[in-house]
Amino acid sequence: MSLKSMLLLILRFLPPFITLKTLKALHNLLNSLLKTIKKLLGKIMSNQSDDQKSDPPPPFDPSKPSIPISYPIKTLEDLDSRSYFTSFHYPFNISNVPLQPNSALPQRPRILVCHDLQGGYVDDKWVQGGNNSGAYAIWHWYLIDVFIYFSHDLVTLPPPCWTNTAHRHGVKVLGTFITEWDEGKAICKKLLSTKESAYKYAERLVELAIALGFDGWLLNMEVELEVGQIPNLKEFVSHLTQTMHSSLPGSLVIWYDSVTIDGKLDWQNQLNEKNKPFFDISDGIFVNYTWKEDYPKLSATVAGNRKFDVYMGIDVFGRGTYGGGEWTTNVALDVIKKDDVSAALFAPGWVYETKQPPDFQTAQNCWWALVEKSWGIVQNYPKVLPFYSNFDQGRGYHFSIDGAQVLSTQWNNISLQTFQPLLEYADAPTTNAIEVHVDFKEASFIGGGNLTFKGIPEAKASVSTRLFSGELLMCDLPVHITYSVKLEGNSQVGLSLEFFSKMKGKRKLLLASQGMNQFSSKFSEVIVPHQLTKPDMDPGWVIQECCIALNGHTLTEIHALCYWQQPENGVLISEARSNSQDPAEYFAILGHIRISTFDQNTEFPPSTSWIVEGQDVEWGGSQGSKTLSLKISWKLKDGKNSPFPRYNIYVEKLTKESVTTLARTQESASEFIGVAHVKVFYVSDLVIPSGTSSLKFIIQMCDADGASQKLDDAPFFQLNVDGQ
Ligand SMILES: *[C@@H]1O[C@H](CO)[C@@H](O)[C@H](O)[C@H]1NC(C)=O
Ligand SMILES: *[C@@H]1O[C@H](CO)[C@@H](O)[C@H](O)[C@H]1NC(C)=O
Ligand SMILES: *[C@@H]1O[C@H](CO)[C@@H](O)[C@H](O)[C@H]1NC(C)=O
Ligand SMILES: *[C@@H]1O[C@H](CO)[C@@H](O)[C@H](O)[C@H]1NC(C)=O
Ligand SMILES: CC(=O)N[C@H]1CO[C@H](CO)[C@@H](O)[C@@H]1O
Ligand SMILES: CC(=O)N[C@H]1CO[C@H](CO)[C@@H](O)[C@@H]1O
Repeated sequence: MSLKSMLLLILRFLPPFITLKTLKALHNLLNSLLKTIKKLLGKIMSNQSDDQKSDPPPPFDPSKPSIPISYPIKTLEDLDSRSYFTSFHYPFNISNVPLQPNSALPQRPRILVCHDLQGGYVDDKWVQGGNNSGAYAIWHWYLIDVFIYFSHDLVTLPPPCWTNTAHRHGVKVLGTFITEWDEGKAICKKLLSTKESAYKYAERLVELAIALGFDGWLLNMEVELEVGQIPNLKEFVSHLTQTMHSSLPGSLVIWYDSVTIDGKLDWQNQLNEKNKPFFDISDGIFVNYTWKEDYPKLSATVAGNRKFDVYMGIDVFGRGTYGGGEWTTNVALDVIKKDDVSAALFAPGWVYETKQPPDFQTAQNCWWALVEKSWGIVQNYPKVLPFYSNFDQGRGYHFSIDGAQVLSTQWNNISLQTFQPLLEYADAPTTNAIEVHVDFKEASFIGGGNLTFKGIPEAKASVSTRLFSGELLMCDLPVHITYSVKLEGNSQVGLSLEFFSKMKGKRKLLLASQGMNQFSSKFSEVIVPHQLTKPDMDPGWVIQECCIALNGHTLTEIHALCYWQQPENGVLISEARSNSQDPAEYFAILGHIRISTFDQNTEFPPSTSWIVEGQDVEWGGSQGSKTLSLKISWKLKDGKNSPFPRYNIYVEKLTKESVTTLARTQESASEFIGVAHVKVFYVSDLVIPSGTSSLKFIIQMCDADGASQKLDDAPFFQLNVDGQ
């Protein structure tokens, strides 16, 4: 039967009134039919070595070298044996961005976000990043206090990329321990058989959180239990909570509203006497999301002085959730906020999974705008120095280092997110005629993103856009503020900085290099930065730098000020006309912002103070096209901890000539291969052109303020190709 006749057949049986739902269901049905047909066809068509094809891929062996991935622990036995720590992947999995110390949760209502996307471990499982610029990401960290990585596996370990970026923004990260269905019941039988057993598994969980660098656990015991098991369950919860706290001050164990104190699997949708005993021995409760309007208030009363530890669930997919979730998630948020308890947003990846129009970037911004409108900002930054943002969302179409593009393929590594700007997105049409967005379609200064300002401003007025909302207390050292811009025509962009001091009140500074006279009345001071240049920068970039000393003031706001350079003596500057772009259109790009007490010249330890090693070397391919996989690790000779948060990895493919002349020829130019956040990187299936006699792997140190070491000074590891 042809597809067409099948379609006609289906259409014949359709009722006269088709709802959108039926149509969608039909669409899904047809899609899956099509997939099955394609699969079948594929099988019939492929007749090359059938026996080879039908072999299933070898089972994943975590002890063997392969592209580092992050994955959950699926059985109690694996949790018990600690086999996890001897696996090849373990060293790659560790998050290296610590939270700022003293980060107990603030005493106010908090926002917790529970990630639940396509079963977890999707594009984010590639610890060194993947190749999908359309990978899911969150960049509204300023609206989040706690982030939970969730999947339906027994022990869900957050991939380190989430921990790295969440921590950078001041957000705590929890893994999930879940027991469900009959399998979960069997697990509980063993887990809760004795007090010793309960203690042991609690300690295993603590050990994992500490080793991998995340901040605690969500406990989701979604099974029916016997009353006799409850005492050991309480031992498990309280021992986990106490041991987490003593191992990591500020860590959290959150109880999910599921099994009750009588062992029934009976979601209460509020805090009450049936689940409070678990709340009392943990750091909070995640309340199931089918609550009614008065439940937040009732729960707050039951919680007493711990009302902020009650997290009222909201299912963004809307399944029976108060207010309907989805685009009306703010309805539930408003109630929770009014009753002064905390909120738990479950599965905000809804926007991504259901492909909300017009595109993920825009839809996600609009959805989080609902959260901001209801709750306001919960994380402020800059708070500490150095502060650095290149507007990278951890995915893109290209990658740049110091103003020069080094990669032009799709990628995703959310570890690479730097501080995300607090751009304001209205959920209604805006009168602001300059559009601001993070753009990663084309080049960037550093990383894969840039902040693009474009549009036709009305009457050429200036437009101010919020970038960051900080709490940075200035000390007696002056700070250096550096930023990169690319401008077209008469477009100009300056930075407006707002400071506050109890003694002196507000102070507004403008950093602007051109045509700023028009603003002198609106600012306490207008500063003209000086321009820096860097070798190898792509044309058009300008780096601006200035130094500010405002001891005792707090930096509270950073805005971008978009304006037009005023015509001088009534004549527009000629370059506006030279551009093919409509001269009436405003266009400016901000590449990065850096605030530091140091100027540009970070001192990096010389290459001689490092040991760089290669391990697990594996050659592949055939005579003509050789490939290589290996693990490269590095450390400081003096045994000290490396202070660097990030390393760029390059390879130079050297021929005999380039080795002997020691000259860097065109062929031996360094190729960027990736970024590491730990001191180990796995190179997978690197293609080696014939004629290559040796390979030089270079590890370039990068500092927290975005500075990177000169490649010539960077440590490296050299490997001979000849004879392989
Ligand atoms: C399948 O095998 C037949 C005969 O062995 C051959 O003629 C045909 O080209 C093959 N088809 C494909 C798609 O390889
Ligand atoms: C990404 O890599 C996978 C696995 O190597 C490959 O199947 C896929 O086609 C790649 N995707 C893109 C967009 O390059
Ligand atoms: C929430 O509670 C309802 C009953 O009130 C239950 O049907 C549902 O499964 C619960 N949801 C979750 C995620 O446990
Ligand atoms: C930033 O994005 C814009 C818009 O896509 C693009 O035109 C521009 O090339 C990008 N950045 C730079 C530095 O060019
Ligand atoms: C956080 C995380 O996912 N860690 C993984 C690191 O790699 C090992 C395999 O060696 C996994 O067991 C872990 O789950
Ligand atoms: C931009 C960047 O660092 N991308 C890297 C992310 O991780 C993948 C896989 O390791 C690398 O191939 C990319 O270069």
